[in-house]
Amino acid sequence: MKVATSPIDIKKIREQFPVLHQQVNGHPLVYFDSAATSQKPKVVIDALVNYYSGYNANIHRGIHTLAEKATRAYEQTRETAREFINAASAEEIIFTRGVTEGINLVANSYAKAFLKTGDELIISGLEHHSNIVPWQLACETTGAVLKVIPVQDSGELDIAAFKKLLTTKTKLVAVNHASNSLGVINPVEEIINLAHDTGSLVLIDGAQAGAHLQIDVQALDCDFYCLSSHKMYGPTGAGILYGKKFLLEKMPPYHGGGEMIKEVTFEKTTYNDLPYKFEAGTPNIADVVAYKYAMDFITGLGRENMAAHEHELLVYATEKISALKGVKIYGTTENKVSVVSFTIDGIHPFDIGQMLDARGVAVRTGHHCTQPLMNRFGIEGTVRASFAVYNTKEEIDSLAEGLKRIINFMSK
Ligand code: C6P
Repeated sequence: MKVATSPIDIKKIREQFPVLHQQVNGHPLVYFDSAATSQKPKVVIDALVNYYSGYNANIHRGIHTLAEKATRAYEQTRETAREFINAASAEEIIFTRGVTEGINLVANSYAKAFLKTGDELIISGLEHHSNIVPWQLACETTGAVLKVIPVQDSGELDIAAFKKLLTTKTKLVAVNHASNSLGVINPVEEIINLAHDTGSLVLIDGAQAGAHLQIDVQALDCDFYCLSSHKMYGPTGAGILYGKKFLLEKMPPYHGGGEMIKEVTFEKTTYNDLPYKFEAGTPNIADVVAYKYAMDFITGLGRENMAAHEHELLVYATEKISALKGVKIYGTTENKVSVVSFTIDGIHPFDIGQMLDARGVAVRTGHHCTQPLMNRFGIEGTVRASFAVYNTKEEIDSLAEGLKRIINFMSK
């Protein structure tokens, strides 16, 4: 692997994350679970405090000063999100609770309106349960059929097999930009082009891309793209669904309630314009407001700089971990976000996770909400170390040292 050196000042970055400066079980915290949720910089935490202590009010409803200030801040995040993914218009940005809700929105609204018996949906063997179950539910209600792109031993998708699955019956392809379990980055441009050639729409699950990869929805030409704020240094409970305007306009609402209507009578309701048609009820105002600061944090550091630093960590960790006795790494392709997923012969991933935690090292263990992928590799789960911009090589040394001790201890 080639290693690019990043101009990132790691000390200054770490100073911005209060949670990192603590001892866990008597050791300095080493947080390697950012793929589950990243830690939050002080600007994001301050934005939440400022909202609640300065201008908490409901949005789009009141004409008083606080309501207008809250509405402006909420809509400012929409504009920041539009710029962040280069959407053509802010009307194409729907606020959600995160990727799970974004996918469910499309699966419900699009499926109800457009799928019929015999239509086909394609997902991949690398998907998170959030990009599997909503489509299974959609197939149950519509009679559509779910097909799956196989995964190769390297963790890469089998694109030749994908080409064979694609037919004029295919109505939608839903794949992740990067795999949460293996870190593998999928060739989404190629997948989108191939799918469009047969007339299918494409949804990209960007949960693991938002903090790591450049996203340009117009250049990609994807039809839908989902993000979760909490994996991008932002608060939990917020995210966005991008959809092409003409598609969102055609799709029926997902939830009914306040704000998503133009006029309600007992006989008939007419719906609000985009994006409000899909934002029923009082939304998660505070977390959406603070999400802007998370995106600004990423843009401020520069995604290329962050990616270069994280790639350095990935290469270093891969070398260190694969040198240990009995280790098998899953996801061996070079084109990865900063995730190292592995098993160690004869030691259960949960035991490894617990013993690492006793040394202050936080990793995720188990199936990572990708049970079909674990079945593909014939394993119950892995240990997953996932890195973010605030991590260091010294922390990787702590992880490697911890693993070495666990291996020695368990082999006695
Ligand atoms: N993956 C992980 O530890 P939500 O929970 O809605 O923000 O995101 C769901 C989701 C969807 N797709 C992918 C690729 C994901 O990684 C996730 C969340 C976390 O890997 C928690 S299970």
